[in-house]
Amino acid sequence: MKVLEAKFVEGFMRMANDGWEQGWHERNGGNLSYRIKPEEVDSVKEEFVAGDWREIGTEVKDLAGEYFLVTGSGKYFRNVIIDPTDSIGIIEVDETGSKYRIVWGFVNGGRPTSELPSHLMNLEVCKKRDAEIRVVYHCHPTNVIALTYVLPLEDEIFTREIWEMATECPIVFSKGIGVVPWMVPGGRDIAVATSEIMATKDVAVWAHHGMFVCGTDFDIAFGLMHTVEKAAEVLVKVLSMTNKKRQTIQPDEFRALNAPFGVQINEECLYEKKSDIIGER
Ligand code: 2HA
Ligand code: ZN
Repeated sequence: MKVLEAKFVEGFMRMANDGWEQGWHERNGGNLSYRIKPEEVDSVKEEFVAGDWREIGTEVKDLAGEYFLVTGSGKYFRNVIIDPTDSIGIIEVDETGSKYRIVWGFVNGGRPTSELPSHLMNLEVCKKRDAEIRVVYHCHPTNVIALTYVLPLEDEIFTREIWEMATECPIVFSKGIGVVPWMVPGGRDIAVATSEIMATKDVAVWAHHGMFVCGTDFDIAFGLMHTVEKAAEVLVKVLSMTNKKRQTIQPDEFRALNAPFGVQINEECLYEKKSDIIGER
């Protein structure tokens, strides 16, 4: 089968375009990666042509020998569906987990996303806790970014304020959100900070920059991003009217969701509030 005919490639490109249409990918903002299943690799590998090995910039031993579909560095999400072989590519990680080579795509001399260390380290820690997690997605969603200027950059408070904006939130991301303070993007340090969050949670916010999510498939990962950003939009609207809530969802009401929805909502975020001012504990 041709790479561009494979279902996982179609799903990847659709997700990239959906993100573009949401307004989450100005210019070359954002990046997407998918850890390809062995049978999917087999179905398309006749088209692979291996390039030279290059340094990843970090080590991902538990991903040794695996293949990834990734967006390209400096490439625009809005171009993925019209020029996929330029915008996206498949890479193989070597047996040491420290090098990669391009085997398909990036036809005009492109290379994988500048956030490759973050993507691979996230995919590695996610694989350890759930081998089914295959998608890592980074974008620049407006409302979440806006909130990083006004909410404390503390995991529990950030999570709680977003959870209160939509009942589905604590069900969809019951472990909550981790927040990374402002850091230089593209390198190993921010990758380590993000992967420490992704070791237990599905959502990481990068202050004044954007958000990372993971998921078992494209629908789950995109839907998670959409859910967090939608709730963030509600919070921005509330904050634009007032800094206080007249009423909201209470800790015991969150707890009442656990049994019917089969989740275990992170208790650390269900602290008793002493203040009705948004962002205060
Ligand atoms: O430009 O979003 O974080 C791609 C990015 C870097
Ligand atoms: Zn970014």
